[in-house]
Amino acid sequence: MKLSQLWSEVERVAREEGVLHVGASDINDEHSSLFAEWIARGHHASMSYLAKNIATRTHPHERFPWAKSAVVILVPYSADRPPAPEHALSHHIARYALGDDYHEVLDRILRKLEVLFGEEKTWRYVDTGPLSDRSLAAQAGLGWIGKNSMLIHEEHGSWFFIGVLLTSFENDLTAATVADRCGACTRCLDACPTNAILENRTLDSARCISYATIEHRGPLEIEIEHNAFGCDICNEVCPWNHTPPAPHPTFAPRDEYRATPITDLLRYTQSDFSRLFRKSAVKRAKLAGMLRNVEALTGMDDRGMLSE
Ligand code: B12
Repeated sequence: MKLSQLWSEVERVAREEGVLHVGASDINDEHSSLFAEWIARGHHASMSYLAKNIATRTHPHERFPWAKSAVVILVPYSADRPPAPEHALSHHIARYALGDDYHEVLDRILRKLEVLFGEEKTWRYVDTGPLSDRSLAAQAGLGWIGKNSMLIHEEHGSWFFIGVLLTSFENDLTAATVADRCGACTRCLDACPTNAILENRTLDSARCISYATIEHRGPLEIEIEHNAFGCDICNEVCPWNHTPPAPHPTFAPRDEYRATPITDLLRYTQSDFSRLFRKSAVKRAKLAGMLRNVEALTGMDDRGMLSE
């Protein structure tokens, strides 16, 4: 079976489900050596689960012998921060986490696409899979890998998630050729306050505010600026984000985050935390991580960032 046989149906369902772009790639990652090098240099910091993926990233067919193609979807999240009172939590959470948890939303969309493949073998994953979502998306012609390491689409920028469906259908589609449009621009490199962006379009996680506020456990080792969860700085300054697409409706910023003063979190119990961040990507940082981050922010009064 070949992807072209059902591609118009894939595109139709994807459109109905609010997907911005859909494309197809082989499952081999042409840049997997970059990943192995990144791990060897320790740029994954404490994300040891990533190191376990080297073999699969290098030889995906050993783990997925039946897989002949990856169907890749881009689903936009909100590029705008909603108006909110000063010190509202919504000013301090990265945009991707202002609405519903993307893992569940994209998985629902991939399930709808999966149905089209009938009894054929497929495997869906969002974010947590052992392959590089960005590599597959770039190879599917959906954008280029920018200097900030984001997948960037010429028309739609980078405020979107990537979802992947591995299939046993042969990939007989031709991906669009996409030029690298970063050119001489260095806005992301210049803007990153912790110099986390490396020259080879990857990041040093230990220096990345997103990593520090979400994944890192224990005391913070870098300044996190105004960020309590995640960081958008290298996307905010990207000139390709000038006309972002409308977000998928489930990623509309939640009103509760606009109404909650960030300092309220300092009094939160586990059950308050679980309630506020129900079906939210913020749960990943856990209560202890969020408390640590908010405490770091409230110590920034003298720099005018936040005052109690
Ligand atoms: C670990 C991880 C992180 C880590 C490390 C990030 C990093 N840049 O490596 C941390 C916690 C810091 C992080 C932060 C964020 N993340 Co994250 N993260 C991941 C995860 C799970 C793995 C990424 C990884 O393996 N990194 C190691 C590097 C070496 O691999 P890579 O990024 O895949 O890069 C490959 C391509 O660039 C490829 N490549 C392909 N073609 C080309 C061409 C050229 C010329 C070159 C040089 C390279 C190249 O080479 C690399 C090796 O395969 C992916 C999901 C996944 N399974 O892929 C999400 C993912 C990359 N994250 C995502 C998001 C949204 C974010 C944040 C924006 C969240 C936030 N606001 O805080 C930030 C952005 C920070 C940034 N600038 O990258 C999205 C990115 C969507 C997009 N448009 O690119 C992903 C794809 C999740 C998803 N499914 O939507 N993340």
